[in-house]
Amino acid sequence: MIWNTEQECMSRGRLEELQLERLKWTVNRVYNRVPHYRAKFEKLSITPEKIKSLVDLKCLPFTTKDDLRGNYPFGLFAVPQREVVRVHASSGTTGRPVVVGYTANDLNTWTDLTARMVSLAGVTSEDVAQIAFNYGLFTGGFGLHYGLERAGALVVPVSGGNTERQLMLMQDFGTTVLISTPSYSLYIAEVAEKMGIDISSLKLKIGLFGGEPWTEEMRSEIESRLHILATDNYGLSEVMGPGVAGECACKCGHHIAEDHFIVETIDPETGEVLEPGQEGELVFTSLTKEAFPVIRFRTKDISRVTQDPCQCGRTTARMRKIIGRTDDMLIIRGVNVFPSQIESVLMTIEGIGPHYVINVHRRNFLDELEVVVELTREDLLEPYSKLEDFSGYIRQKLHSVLSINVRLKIVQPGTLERSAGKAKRVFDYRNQTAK
Ligand code: DLL
Repeated sequence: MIWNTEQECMSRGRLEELQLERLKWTVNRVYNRVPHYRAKFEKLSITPEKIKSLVDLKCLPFTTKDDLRGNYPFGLFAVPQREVVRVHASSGTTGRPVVVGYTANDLNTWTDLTARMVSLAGVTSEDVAQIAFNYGLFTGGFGLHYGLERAGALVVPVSGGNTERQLMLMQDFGTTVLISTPSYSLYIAEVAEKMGIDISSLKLKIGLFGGEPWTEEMRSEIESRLHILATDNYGLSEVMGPGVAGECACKCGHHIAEDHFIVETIDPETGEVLEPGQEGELVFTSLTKEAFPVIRFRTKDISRVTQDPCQCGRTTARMRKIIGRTDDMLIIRGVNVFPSQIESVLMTIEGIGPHYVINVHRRNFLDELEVVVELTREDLLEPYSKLEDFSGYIRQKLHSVLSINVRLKIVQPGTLERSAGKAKRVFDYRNQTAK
């Protein structure tokens, strides 16, 4: 079901008119209300009047996570604090978090956009939606919660963790939609299997997954183990949270809420704006946000955007699945390696599970990539010679895609840590290991 046909099926001409009107409004607000933006604009001799067409967006300065951190906690708010009714903060284990604020109108828009996004995936008022995202400063829980309610679903706000209980509620409440990170959904499947629950007997039919990168291979694994349609949705706190973009049932790219955000794709090295269809870093400008507008926010997420028509009839541009983050890309002895490339290989190998860890060390001045994988069955550990062959096979498969040699560590089933939220899979020790 299309949540709002008028907004989601606009002609490009009408959409661009609307975007320009809203961009002017936003630029005026940040210039007049946020000293940080005003100083940056003045440095480049830009005044709001310079924005005459959408092409002029290019003249505006980028905003980075450092800009946001530098104004911690409320320095970039464009409204007095009394008008802010909620804050969230971005994830991140180091340093100060980025704090984002919402006015009552912002919350209303956010709710509408997440309702739009869940409708894209096929959720309706007939559904029972179990939210296994954490509620708190993370935008996942609350963001999806209000959107699902507005879409009319029966919401089960169970939050993350306590997997056995999640499964009990799924059985007892007849949950039809699971909302979590993709990695947590696989852990739920694993626990169900251990508890002897026949997953195909559950009423689950749709997964709304997001918050972390995952590959098509991972999607196939989730779909076959949970017997669902696994859809991906994308968002980030700095821009709003979930609801920025989401897949429809065609699973051919995430529809971007272009009436509220302008997306650009740039070359992460030079900052040059790329043509539609070219792969690069996504940059977002908010068009309607009151409390925390962002101008050309550099996400570090790599994707490509297309305006080709979608079978579903919506006219909004679509972004491909995120392939990684510029800061996740590992450079191993000069070779660029994305964790998603490793995941794609591992997921096609029978006998190892979907949980893995990537460790990077530097030994004798040389970078070393270690991949830790988990066997799906204990009996695969024996005999040793068979295990050696298996290990050689995995290494060779990885080499054929990455063009570098990888150290492989095979561990017993259930050894690697499972997470109820975003999985942390890459550990780069190069700054800590002796040269
Ligand atoms: O993760 C918002 C969100 C919550 C989106 C729930 C979808 C569902 P942050 O904690 O600020 O916000 O993290 C944002 O997570 O820049 C991406 O690197 C990554 N990310 C989010 N969704 C996806 C996705 C939320 N579907 C950061 N695929 C972003 C790949 C994703 N990466």
